[in-house]
Amino acid sequence: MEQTYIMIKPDGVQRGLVGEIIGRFEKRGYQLVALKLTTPSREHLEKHYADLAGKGFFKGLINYMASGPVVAMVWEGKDAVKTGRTILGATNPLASAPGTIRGDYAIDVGRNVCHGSDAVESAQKEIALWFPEGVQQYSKGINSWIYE
Ligand code: RTP
Repeated sequence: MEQTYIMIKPDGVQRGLVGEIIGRFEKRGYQLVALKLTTPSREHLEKHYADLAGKGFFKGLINYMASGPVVAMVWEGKDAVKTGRTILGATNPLASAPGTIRGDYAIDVGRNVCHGSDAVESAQKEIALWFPEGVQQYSKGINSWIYE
């Protein structure tokens, strides 16, 4: 089963959207295998966003992400990376479809409420960065009412 790293950014936490965002993944059928509320250090965020270090918005992005607690999560299930991004919506909320998290709750790209891994390989790296202690396993396995 595929795993993806999903994060509720400081704006999403401060706006009280934690339950709403978790609920969308749960109701879709994905399984929560790791969760923590944490205020990340700038060094940690610079590692997470290393690919964007050359971008003009990098400093503002790090300031925003270090401004308060985030909810770091790992969700597991079929095609979790791609479907996770679909649930979040497009990076720029103005381009996000209604019914997606960003399409329902955000306007500005610099306050887009959530993050989701963009590929299986980056998901693995992000999960290792945010959860070096590892993730949970469920003893009962896959739910036959979710998967054929
Ligand atoms: P994310 O990692 O948050 O899911 O976003 P993404 O892959 O869809 O987008 P990426 O290009 O990796 O950008 C990461 C985050 O940087 C902020 N951003 N600001 N001001 C700007 O022009 C700008 N562009 C990107 C967003 O918060 C974006 O989610």
